Amino acid sequence: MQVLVTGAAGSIGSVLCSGLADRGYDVVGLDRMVEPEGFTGSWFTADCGDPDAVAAVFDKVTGAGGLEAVVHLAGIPHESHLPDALESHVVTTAVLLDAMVEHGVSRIAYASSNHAVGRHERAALSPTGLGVDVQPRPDAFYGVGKVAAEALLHLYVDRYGIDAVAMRIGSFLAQPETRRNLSTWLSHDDAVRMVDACLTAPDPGFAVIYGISANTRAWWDLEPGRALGYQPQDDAEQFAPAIEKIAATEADAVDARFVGGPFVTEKYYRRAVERR
Ligand code: 15L
Repeated sequence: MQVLVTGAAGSIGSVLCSGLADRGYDVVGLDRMVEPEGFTGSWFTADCGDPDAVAAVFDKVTGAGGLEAVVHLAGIPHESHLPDALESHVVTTAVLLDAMVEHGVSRIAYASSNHAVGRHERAALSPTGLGVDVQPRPDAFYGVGKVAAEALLHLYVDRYGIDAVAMRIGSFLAQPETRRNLSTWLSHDDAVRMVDACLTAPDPGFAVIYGISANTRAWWDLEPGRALGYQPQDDAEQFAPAIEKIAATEADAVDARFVGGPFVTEKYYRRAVERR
């Protein structure tokens, strides 16, 4: 299957491109950065927010043998002012969706984030963790952008009958680094498993899943992912003894209250739109 990966030079993108290639995907990388050394597959350097540049990429890729899916990872991976968050998460998604519809590409796996629901309190979680049907409750403008991008995906599924899976990713890391990560970790190998499932699940329509490993202390419900075929194999628990040896900090206390962790704190409060 030929798949276009946006944000292919980023931390998640580089792991996914090689992991998907190992699984037999024909990977096309798209990023604002130039092709990284050692990349296997075709590469396009372009901005996902530029509809002409994206249309040109789709013209070439779909003309050269058919593109079946998009994995959209590109975007600012942290908090920013609202216009930047909207451009980065919503406009890029819209540009890709328009190109998909115009070129007959019918599936997208989107890197949403746990911060779409980060303001939910841990104390209110059910034993299975936060479900995918709870109200969106972003913890910062980053999460607002992700909620809006998810809504846009749903609109395109309803209008055009494409398939779109929003992966609310937790903490994508080689290994957990904090107490919160014992609940939120997504291992590199599980990230590849998850995206593979999103690309191959029969008729997902619009679906939201949580992108974490099979963590014993998970805060989010893994069932929607499992229903789609994502079977995570890793568990952060093996790192717990080492992490718990480190003295707890004030940050751990904040992390323990809201599922979004530090994004809820005043450190992240800022005007939505800067004054001129
Ligand atoms: C995310 O979605 C962010 O991109 C990343 O920077 C981390 O904050 C991560 O979530 C997390 O919650 O650990």
